[in-house]
Amino acid sequence: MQVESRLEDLILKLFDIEGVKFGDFKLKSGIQSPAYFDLRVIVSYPKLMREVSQVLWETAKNAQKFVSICGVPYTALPIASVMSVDNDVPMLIRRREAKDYGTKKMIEGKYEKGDVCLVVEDVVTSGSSVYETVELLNEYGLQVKDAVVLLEREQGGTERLKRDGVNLHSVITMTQLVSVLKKNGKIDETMYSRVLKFVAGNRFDNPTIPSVGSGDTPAKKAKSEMTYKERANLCKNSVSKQLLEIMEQKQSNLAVSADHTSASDILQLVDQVGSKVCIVKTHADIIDDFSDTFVHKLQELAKKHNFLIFEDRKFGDIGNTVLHQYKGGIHKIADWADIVNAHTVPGAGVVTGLKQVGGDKNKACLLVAEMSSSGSLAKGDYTRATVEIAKENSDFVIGFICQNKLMDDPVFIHMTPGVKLKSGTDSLGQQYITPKDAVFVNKSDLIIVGRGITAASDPVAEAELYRKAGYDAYLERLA
Ligand code: 5BU
Repeated sequence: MQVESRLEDLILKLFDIEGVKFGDFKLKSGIQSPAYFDLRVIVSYPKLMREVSQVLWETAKNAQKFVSICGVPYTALPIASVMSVDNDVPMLIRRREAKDYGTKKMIEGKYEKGDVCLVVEDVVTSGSSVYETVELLNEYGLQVKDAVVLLEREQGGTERLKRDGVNLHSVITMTQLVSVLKKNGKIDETMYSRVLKFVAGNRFDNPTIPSVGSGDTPAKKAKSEMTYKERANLCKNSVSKQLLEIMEQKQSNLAVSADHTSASDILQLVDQVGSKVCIVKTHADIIDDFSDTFVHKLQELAKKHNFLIFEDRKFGDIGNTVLHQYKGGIHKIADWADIVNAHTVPGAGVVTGLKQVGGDKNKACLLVAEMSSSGSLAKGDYTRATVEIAKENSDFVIGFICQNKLMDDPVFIHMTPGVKLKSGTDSLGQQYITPKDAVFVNKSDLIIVGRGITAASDPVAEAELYRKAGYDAYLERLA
């Protein structure tokens, strides 16, 4: 069969199995689209799967020499497997679930440092999914020069990947797809024009498209290699803006977790190390003599040393209950804490409840997306769903408590607890990584240090060591 008629035949088959649909669909990026391409169904059609794998393999001949292939999970995973087996080329598997630190490799298979790997994907819109896989492969020492994709939606993905040093080779473009379907009477003229108009008006390199978070964010430099200051300029939430500005000004991405149980001990520590930190984190409910006076003095110190106050309350109940826990009780957290955090176990309602109190007061919230403790259940789908809740509430949610960077959008701040100058564990399940691992390797923005400072014989000198280690790791990442 001629190349063109072969592609036409393939497009029609994909339409028949509903791998491509027309109507009104919300894309992963949040944008409403008249066309939706979903190849997950292909696992039910082995012959078609082989055909798709073959055309992708032929397209891969335009790529530079590679020694292995890696499918972007999940849809492209079985496709890459067929390509691998049929062509006797080794495959690597990229895990999707968040790293359970120290136990799981994110890339499975055999490889050598410097190996060139070809990335395989079913559909590319902004290019962010391909890029996430590229970034991970890079972290493991692999090189990616090319990626192959079945459908290029022509919304800027090729250009974005090119900027990141990856050449994208596509089998079908969106224009080709709708032209074939129109020609064969599968869609009418109106739908054909609607799709083309949508594609032209929704390019991810078009700065008029609203921000939607994740790597799909168009008008912003999507990579975290932006400086804190540059990121501050993009923030709409006043707390994240102020925090990033403080981080830049004070050259500190250190949050001290002031976990003493007496108010005076906390205030003494905070006055000693306040100049070295961007955040003081509290646990109001472990303070034996918590009082309004304590709060007042802490706020005075925040002004004196220019830091923000983060109450690590980890709200985790239904919206109505957390609303009261945040606003009232003896702690009246919303009156004094710039930042609070929440578990997402209850679902998005926990954020809605908190936002009703904190939204008007210009406060902000972090979501606990991953924990430092051994055996934490906050991983995989839970972490991913947490990221989605954050994206949907980006006016109030400014980032995550996590162990790894979870999204590219530069306005979201990643904060990592379980940090010590030497990695290790405590006797109750806490797991420590070093400032460099947190900021440079895992690409977090900020380190949260408790006992590393509070239990030191000289907390001031120790805080300076952490400040420097954290900030140096950030500078190294920028470089
Ligand atoms: P440490 O002394 O550095 O281990 O204290 C860490 C602080 O961070 C402590 O207040 C914890 O409650 C907090 N924390 C944590 O350690 N791990 C997590 O995943 C989360 C919070 Br969320």
